[in-house]
Amino acid sequence: MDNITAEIREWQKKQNAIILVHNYQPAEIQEIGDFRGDSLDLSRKAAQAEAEVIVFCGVRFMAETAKILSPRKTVLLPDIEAGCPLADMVTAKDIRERRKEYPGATVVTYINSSVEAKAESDYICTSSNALRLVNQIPEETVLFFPDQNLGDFIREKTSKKMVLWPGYCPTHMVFLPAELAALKKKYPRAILMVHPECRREIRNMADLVFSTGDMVKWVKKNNPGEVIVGTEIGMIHRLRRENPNITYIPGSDQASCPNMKKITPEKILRSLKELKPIITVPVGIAERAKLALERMLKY
Ligand code: CIZ
Repeated sequence: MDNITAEIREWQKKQNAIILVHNYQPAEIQEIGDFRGDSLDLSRKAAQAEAEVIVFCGVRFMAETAKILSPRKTVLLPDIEAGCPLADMVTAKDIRERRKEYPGATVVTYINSSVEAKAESDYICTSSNALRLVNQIPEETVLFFPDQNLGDFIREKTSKKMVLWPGYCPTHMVFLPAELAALKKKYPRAILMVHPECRREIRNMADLVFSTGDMVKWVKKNNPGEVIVGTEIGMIHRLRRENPNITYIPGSDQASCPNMKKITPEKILRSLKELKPIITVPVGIAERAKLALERMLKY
């Protein structure tokens, strides 16, 4: 164990803290964490954790979700500037206005969204449970926010009428058909696995379209020789950590989320020592967002 990790462990004990790490975090942060996972796994962990303090190594909407589900715990985000451009692409007002245009429709909002947007929603989903959740909704029309590509992926597989919002994740827009075609040619036996936040033309080239959590499960179960990974680059460490004998090929060297990379061991240590930056969510908004999040946790 290096010096900074040892110091982090010492402060974790002093503060009764748990460290939750998203699958897209850099390798060194994944190694410091107590738990790694996608936002659905980590939301569940946050809700069940006995620790008094949660250090969330991810981006702001994830730490806010942990705070809403565990309001009595102290939730820390080691870099308060770690945001999500996709989450900023829809506001609460946008959702209210669209609802007026489609009376009787249900609002499903991706977890990559602000607390205010969540509070305006009937359900929150993640990429792991979005299709399952949409399929069981009684209403025929679903207003889906903010990721148009995940929404389009669901639309291809459901009989519901999906009304999409034009948001997107910049990191998942960097995959190029020509680059992936060249990789497929170079590694003809490799499985091309991409995230549903990728554009349809990229998803159409893929063998499998999975959330990060489902990528981990599929690789563990099927043990393919080679995988081309079409999601944020941190995912390769998560996959390799659990299945080291497989060859992982990045679908693009550009697929690095600058916000995910803001978390460093030094910032985690400072957070633990100072118990900040602390995540707060206004009580009334948190209660409304919690209803939509608790519906998500059932799927
Ligand atoms: O749900 C998450 O954690 C995200 C942002 C992606 C995924 O598929 O895990």
